[in-house]
Amino acid sequence: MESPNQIMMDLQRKQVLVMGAGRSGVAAARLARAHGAAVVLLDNAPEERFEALKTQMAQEEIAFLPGFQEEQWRGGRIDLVVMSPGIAQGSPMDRVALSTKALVMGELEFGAAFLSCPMLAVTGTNGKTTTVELMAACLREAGKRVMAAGNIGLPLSQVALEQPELEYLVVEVSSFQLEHASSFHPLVAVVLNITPDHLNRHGTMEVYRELKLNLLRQVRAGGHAIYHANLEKFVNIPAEVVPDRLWLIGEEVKQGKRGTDWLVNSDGLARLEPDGTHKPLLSRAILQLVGNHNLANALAVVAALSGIGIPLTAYLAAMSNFHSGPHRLQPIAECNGVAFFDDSKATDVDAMKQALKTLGPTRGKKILLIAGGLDKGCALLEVKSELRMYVKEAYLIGDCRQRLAGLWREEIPCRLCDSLEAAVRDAAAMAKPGDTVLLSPGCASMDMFRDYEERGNRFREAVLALSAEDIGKSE
Ligand code: UMA
Repeated sequence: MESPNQIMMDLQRKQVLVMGAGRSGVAAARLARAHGAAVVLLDNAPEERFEALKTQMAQEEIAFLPGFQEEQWRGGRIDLVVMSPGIAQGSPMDRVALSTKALVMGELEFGAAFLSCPMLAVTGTNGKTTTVELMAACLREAGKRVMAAGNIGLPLSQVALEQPELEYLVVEVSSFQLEHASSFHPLVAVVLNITPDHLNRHGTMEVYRELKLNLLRQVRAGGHAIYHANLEKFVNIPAEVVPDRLWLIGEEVKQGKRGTDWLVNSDGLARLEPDGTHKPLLSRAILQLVGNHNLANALAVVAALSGIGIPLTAYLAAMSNFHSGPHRLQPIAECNGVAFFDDSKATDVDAMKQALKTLGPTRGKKILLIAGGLDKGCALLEVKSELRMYVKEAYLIGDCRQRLAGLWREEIPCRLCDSLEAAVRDAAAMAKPGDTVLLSPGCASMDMFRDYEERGNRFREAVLALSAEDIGKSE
């Protein structure tokens, strides 16, 4: 049997099975085909969903089998299986993959194997996309040829197919992708934070945490492993990799034995000097990003770029002009003294907590919170103290609204709403001047929407459809 390296070195005439025909799977199938492999692409969704794709795949000589069921698998020689991130361990497709006894790779590592530029990888429960976008913007400002890819929406296989001339690739990495990523070796890896999320897929917090931390252990020799200092007791960074820690405001900063300690303090971003003093790097006042969680993202970027020898002065303008993208605590409108914010990207409880901690201190207990959706196994009560401090009333939607109401009712008044639009109308009607209506669901969107973007767009439409008379009309 050939070794994994031999298989990857020469895909010519190899039999490759690709699981899942979404963005990742289609790109991986094309990449394998471009390298001469015979490719079979499987998807368990019904055939009708793939009319256009079926024709395209046939033209590209990729055997596409939609509507696939485990019982149909007849075996046969397979050299390599490439898994899309959406395919969970223990699922029928995972069982088929294991039954082939072939080399099994995730799409991320498969794509990465065809890319030669150094990679800066970012994972964490929250803040990944903002950090990746900011890191790419800063590298661009510093004159580097760079792209952002991975979980952000551009599969690495797609980048490998197009082979742009890059000096760096900034990669957003999800815990799903990390289930199959043992050959992925970035030059710099960042783990921003780890709080309960996706436990419905990974089972336990320990499994989820270990998946994320594996990224640090896989950093190339001479590279940097950057992580929130509260993970110190769980990480074990190889001797040939530099460990850098990120400390957040309010934490008791302690110098690590190796690497650099970076911190967010009340003035902004700083570095811990050997004599224990804080060397100021960037003042909060010059950043457009709001909230300590976003300063932590900026800190990770400074640490990562320092790791590859790029000083802050080379990208100061990009850092200070950067705004986080849509659906991340995005102001939508203000009417009759009531402000509306879209934080649809908050798909877990920790992100909701960050939103309340960012808006709450300046707004007081005047937040009308729209929350709920598909529960991913988060500890929904972990936001208890922020609810008590900042939330006037919660408007609950989606699959887990009954459960949320049961858990939160002791802290704050809760109303059950049949749709997002109904929640917006009810919250607007109850709002008084000075109040804030915040969509920060703390749950996934897929019970009611395609994704968090559709949820955020629907929120925005519902807010913009309100007239001035709809706001505060309950008086
Ligand atoms: N499918 C099967 N069998 C299964 C599961 C899925 O056949 O057991 C099929 C589905 O029918 C569908 C296809 O697989 O046709 C979807 O594959 P996928 O879920 O892996 O999705 P992609 O379109 O390939 O997108 C993936 C990421 N999706 C997931 O991880 C769920 C995208 O992240 C990522 O942007 C893209 O690759 C490019 O790298 C999205 C996401 O929600 C944004 N990520 C999660 C998150 O951020 O929380 C992890």
